[in-house]
Amino acid sequence: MDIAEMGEHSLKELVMACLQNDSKLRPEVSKIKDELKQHTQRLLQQCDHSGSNKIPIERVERRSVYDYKFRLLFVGDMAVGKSCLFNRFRNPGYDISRSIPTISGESFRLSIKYGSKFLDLEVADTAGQERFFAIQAMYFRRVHGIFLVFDVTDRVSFEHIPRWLKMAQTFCTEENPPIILIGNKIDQVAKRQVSSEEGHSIASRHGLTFVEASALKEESIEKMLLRMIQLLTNAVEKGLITTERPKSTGEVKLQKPPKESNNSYCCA
Ligand SMILES: Nc1nc2c(ncn2[C@@H]2O[C@H](COP(=O)(O)OP(=O)(O)OP(=O)(O)O)[C@@H](O)[C@H]2O)c(=O)[nH]1
Ligand SMILES: [Mg+2]
Repeated sequence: MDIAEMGEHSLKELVMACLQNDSKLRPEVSKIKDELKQHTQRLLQQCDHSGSNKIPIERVERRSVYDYKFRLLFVGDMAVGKSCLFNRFRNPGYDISRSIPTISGESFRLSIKYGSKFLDLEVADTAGQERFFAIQAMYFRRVHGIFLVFDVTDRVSFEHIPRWLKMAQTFCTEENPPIILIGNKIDQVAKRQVSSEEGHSIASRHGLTFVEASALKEESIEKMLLRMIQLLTNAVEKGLITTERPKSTGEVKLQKPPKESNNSYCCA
């Protein structure tokens, strides 16, 4: 393929760098891998959600038959509100003043009807304290989607975002898990230390979806859930991630779209 055919493709610069004659000017493998991962995240975000916004989403009774199973994970610094968001997912009436620091992870399952599809979600909460970092790594195993939470009233938690992304990159065993960056506690307007613009900016730099939230507000929880489901179902349908069928039918590797279709990965 002629390089000119790439037009304004966002990977053009990377390809050009790889073609340099001088090996010192060629990027390292780790940098190429990082850029490709960020590019895939961008493709995930760029899917057109205008149609999927109209697809109804409904919590239903637990069921053993479903179309897709997804494992979701909450990560982020301590006290950013992961457990409050997690518990509000589980029980919309959860009182957030009851939350105590998490010591060991917890998970629950949720059945969702999304349009005509049934989804089985396994949602896991983790401990944000640094002393638990050694066990944090194992939580990323087999995870399909990540809520990376920071606290808009705590600048340090915002500055640690790259660290969490690095951890996800290192320890995720599934390919291309969509990551939603959550700026939590937006109800604390007077204490805010991270602006909306800064949240959007870091999210777009890393190719993440950004959602501002408050564990006190039900609409935040529903928005996070809807956005994650949109990203996951789109990604599965475009062959960017794989998922599982119920155990009885075995694991299914979904087909990648045919190579000749240039636009087959969403609307990039
Ligand atoms: N005002 C406000 N307070 C919140 C919100 N979310 C969480 N909190 C409070 O923030 C504190 C920490 O919340 P947790 O959910 O326990 O934090 P965490 O991220 O799970 O912390 P670790 O388990 O230690 O990693 C608690 O006192 C919560 O009540 C929010 O959206 N708004
Ligand atoms: Mg917690």
